[in-house]
Amino acid sequence: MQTDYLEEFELDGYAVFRQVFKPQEMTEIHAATERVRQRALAGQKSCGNAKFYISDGYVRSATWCAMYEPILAEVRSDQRLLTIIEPLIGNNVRQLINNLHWKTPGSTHSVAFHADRINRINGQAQAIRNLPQSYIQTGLAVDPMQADNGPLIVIRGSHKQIDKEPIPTSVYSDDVVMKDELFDLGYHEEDIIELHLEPGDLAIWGPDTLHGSAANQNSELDRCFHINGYVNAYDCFMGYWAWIIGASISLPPKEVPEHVFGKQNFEMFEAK
Ligand SMILES: O=C(O)CCC(=O)C(=O)O
Repeated sequence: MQTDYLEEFELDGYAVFRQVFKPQEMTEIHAATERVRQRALAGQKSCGNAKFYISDGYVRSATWCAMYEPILAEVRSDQRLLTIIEPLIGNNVRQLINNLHWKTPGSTHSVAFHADRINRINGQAQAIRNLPQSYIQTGLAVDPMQADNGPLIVIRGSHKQIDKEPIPTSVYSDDVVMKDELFDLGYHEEDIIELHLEPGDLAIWGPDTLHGSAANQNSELDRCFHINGYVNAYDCFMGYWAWIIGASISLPPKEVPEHVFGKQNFEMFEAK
């Protein structure tokens, strides 16, 4: 098992793995993400945890996209992902996040600097313990991520300084991502790391690592990022199973109720 990144992850709060998925696989994954986007644009209704978010005519995100596409369902419990996260959170793993995030050329969507803890404690606090040690977010580059198309920006070492955290009013803001705010908090330019990724590269970060991303300024290049967030099952009693003793666990159909975040109600699971 590869463990050489553990020291870097502990120190920096994030790590990058190159070419976890091969180009041929990424071609198929890209096609699947595009089909999900077309479903959203065609007006497919949300069902249970599977939801589309459209703003200004652009599909911004699809949650539990794996419910719609078998290849995305395979990605979420792929053994290569487990190999990376197992040394951190073990091999009995539940999943709380399964998203596609697009930044389509022409859209103004950006993501304010935040730590994912804000999303986990929003209604999930009772269900999770030991958050800094039990939760890992992963992001697979579906499109290239480069300087001008809104790459993920991580703040190196911020997970050790949780008192120095901007509190965004809205994580999914359309505001320009404000680095000044980070400078005011005492971070330096060299701590602000843009992740430039090729399709198939994977980033991981912890729940206390500050991150965000600016809008896509490239007029042609899309930016689809595939987020999967996992939790050690010994520390969380919500979420879809991803692996049990290292064996991949398939998703149930999307109509089957499973609690993954705080503000859920019975209506969510009415099949539509
Ligand atoms: O899509 C992005 O750029 C940001 C993703 C993110 O902030 C998250 O998954 O927590």
